[in-house]
Amino acid sequence: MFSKILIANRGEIACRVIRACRDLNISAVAVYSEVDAAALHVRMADEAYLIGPAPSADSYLNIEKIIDVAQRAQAEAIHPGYGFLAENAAFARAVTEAGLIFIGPTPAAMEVMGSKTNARRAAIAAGAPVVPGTTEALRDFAEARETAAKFGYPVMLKAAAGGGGKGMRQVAAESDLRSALESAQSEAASAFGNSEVYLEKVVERPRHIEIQVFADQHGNSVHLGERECSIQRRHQKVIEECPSPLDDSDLRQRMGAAALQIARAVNYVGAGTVEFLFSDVSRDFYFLEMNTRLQVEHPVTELVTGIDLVREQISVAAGQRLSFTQEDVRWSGHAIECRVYAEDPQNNFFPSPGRITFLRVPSGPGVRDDSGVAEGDEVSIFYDPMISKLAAWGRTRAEAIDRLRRALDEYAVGGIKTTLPFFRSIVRDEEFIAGRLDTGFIPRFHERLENQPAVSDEDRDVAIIAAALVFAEQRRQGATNHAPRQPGKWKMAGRETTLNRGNLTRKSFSE
Ligand code: MV4
Repeated sequence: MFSKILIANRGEIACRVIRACRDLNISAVAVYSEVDAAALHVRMADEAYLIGPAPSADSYLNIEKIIDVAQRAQAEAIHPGYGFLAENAAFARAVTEAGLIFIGPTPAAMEVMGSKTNARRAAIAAGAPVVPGTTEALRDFAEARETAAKFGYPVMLKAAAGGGGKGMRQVAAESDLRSALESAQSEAASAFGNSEVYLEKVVERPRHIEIQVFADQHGNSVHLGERECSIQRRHQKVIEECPSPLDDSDLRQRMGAAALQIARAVNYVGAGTVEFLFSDVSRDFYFLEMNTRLQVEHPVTELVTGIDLVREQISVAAGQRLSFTQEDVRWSGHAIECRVYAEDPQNNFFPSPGRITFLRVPSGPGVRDDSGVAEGDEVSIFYDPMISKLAAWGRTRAEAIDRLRRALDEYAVGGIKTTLPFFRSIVRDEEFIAGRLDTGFIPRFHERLENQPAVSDEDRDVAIIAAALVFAEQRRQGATNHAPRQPGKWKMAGRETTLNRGNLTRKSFSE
């Protein structure tokens, strides 16, 4: 096992990896940018090194600097977390060439999955179902027109180097194809430095369901079941759960088998996630892409399986065998996670940086908060404004929702705006409670909020007055309860005895 690991990340995930290091008795080395000198991950680590100015390109993305620090600190391995360099094959290769161990898959596996067209070819070769479409980039408009006609409209144009919705265009009819192709290509070129675009048939009202896989260096691979991530806003996940509310063990088994076929085809090692689109209509599922990293939403899988995914990543990277077999994996209960952001849900989720002047983190049965900030910390504009991931576990989905509602109500953050109020209304939403989740959930949720019957000014005034009366009454009762009561006779007698022991008497005292 390693004795020292460098964590090439910041925020909650750096803190999460440090916790796994503590469990394994591994020393944790943090790196930080100039604005992060007092950040929680720096305070939690055993050692910390400044790697550059605030912009990520000059600090958390600086490959040379990070490797140099790892060598100087005599770390044996580097954990990349998620984001930043986590899926950068060149970084993984540079780490290995520097004589260090990259905690993750091989650069070759990362490269295959980094190209969506390569990934689709690998999935097809592995015998897994993929969305009907091309496995090569479209050469020109003529080819796009022929292919779209062959698969049938509506179609989706996607960036080969992309993922996560950038450079993606849905095309309803041939008349829209030319402009969609041009804009997808130019968006792909500026976002990824690669203008290649390929084509898929549209899966309508899909659900996003992903499978957690794990493999060691000895040829063992297992899946840890699914996560439902259909609740997204502008291609950003908002709420994730395990299991999917579909809770279909046959589906889990079939998706798990397909995910493992794909992982084995690229000799995958470590933690990975295979994403699928699931059609509620046909109940078919299709491979979408594979993420070659630990995901933000890993805690829901940990809560339901009881397996520490970060600990397992570290032990697998050290060459150990998986600590469990497929038969050992049991799914117990239900977990739901909310990504709490420093954003204003009242103002189109506009970022809300600033100082956290007050922080009360919820706790109690079934509640887990993975946070990267503490009271007094500054949420800067330089990085992703996620401040924590709040997750609840229950024996059933209903119990998990009850606990999540309680935890969200208990959570208090002062000084900045957060997405907590948005989540407080989602966990009270009928569609959410019923588990009717597909990728159109958030737009429909916003419509439901807007279509709520308008409240008249008079009704609003009546409600405010009623609330004020209740508040005043409660406060009066509270004061009554806490008012010093007339002491009992035993207590009075006791006091008198005490006073009489000294020179003071009750009489002289009162005089
Ligand atoms: C699709 C699709 C429908 N059909 N592909 C969006 C992000 C990227 N990961 C893939 N995405 C989609 N690909 C086909 N062929 C619908 C989406 C999609 C979506 C997927 C998952 C979660 C939320 C979504 C929101 C809009 C569109």
